[in-house]
Amino acid sequence: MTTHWHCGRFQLPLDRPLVMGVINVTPDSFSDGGRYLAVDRAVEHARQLIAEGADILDIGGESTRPGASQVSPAAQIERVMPVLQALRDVAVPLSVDTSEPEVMRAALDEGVAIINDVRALGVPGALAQMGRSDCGVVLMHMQGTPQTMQIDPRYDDVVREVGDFLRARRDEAVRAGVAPQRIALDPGFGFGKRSVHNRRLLAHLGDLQALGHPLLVGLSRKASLGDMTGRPVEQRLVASVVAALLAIQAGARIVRVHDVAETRDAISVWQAVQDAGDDNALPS
Ligand code: HH2
Repeated sequence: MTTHWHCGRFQLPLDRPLVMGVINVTPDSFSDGGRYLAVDRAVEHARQLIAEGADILDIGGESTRPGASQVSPAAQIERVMPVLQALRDVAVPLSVDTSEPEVMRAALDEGVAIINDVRALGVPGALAQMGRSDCGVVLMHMQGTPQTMQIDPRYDDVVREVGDFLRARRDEAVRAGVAPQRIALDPGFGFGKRSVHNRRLLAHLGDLQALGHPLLVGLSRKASLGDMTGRPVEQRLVASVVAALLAIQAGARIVRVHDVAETRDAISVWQAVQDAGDDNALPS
């Protein structure tokens, strides 16, 4: 694996976990729908997440929660672009969560560093769009579509099948001209997976490291944490932080989270203990 994730003008170091803060400019996201739909609220929230220690901001104009309906490229652009424009001056790389080539192009023209695609460049034109650019790319696994994915997801071996899918999409992306060091991979927790599939994937996350790309994990506030704790979405903070840390412990290099400050604290403790285990890193 490379030591850095190449994301346009940014080279993100992979020797320490990176925190990607979520900004949903949507009326219907599962945990914060409607809260940041107004541009000024979204921008204020983005600046707060940076102050709390976000390494990357991921901005999305389409909810992909189970059952969500698709949002047209024009509507996504209308939601996301004013936020990107207002955040031109920030020092952290911006990511846009989209599958639509038109939105990708508009976002790249505005200077974003990363395209995060839950459909792994499966929409016609997306591969070519990425092949022509130099940004970082997140390829995520999903079984089915957001409209249908939680109806009856099935796997013989979820870890192998997710790994095979990610390898195939990685190969396609490279063939389309995306340099390997630009690619991060994501098993897609909650996307066409039952709770048992999500748990198995987290338990075996290390197996996916063999693909040779940084792993990005998004478990924040998700339903499988509700299944494990019995808690509704607004009470999943502790479970989310623990899940992020478990993912990091298992090899994830980037965690996509809503609660940046709390995740940062957990990582600081983890990192301090890691460093103490490395005899050369600390004075005795
Ligand atoms: N999860 C969500 C959205 N985008 N992208 C990646 N790479 N990995 C994920 O796990 C992931 C993602 C869903 O979370 P959220 O954005 O909070 O909700 P919604 O899709 O309802 O807006």
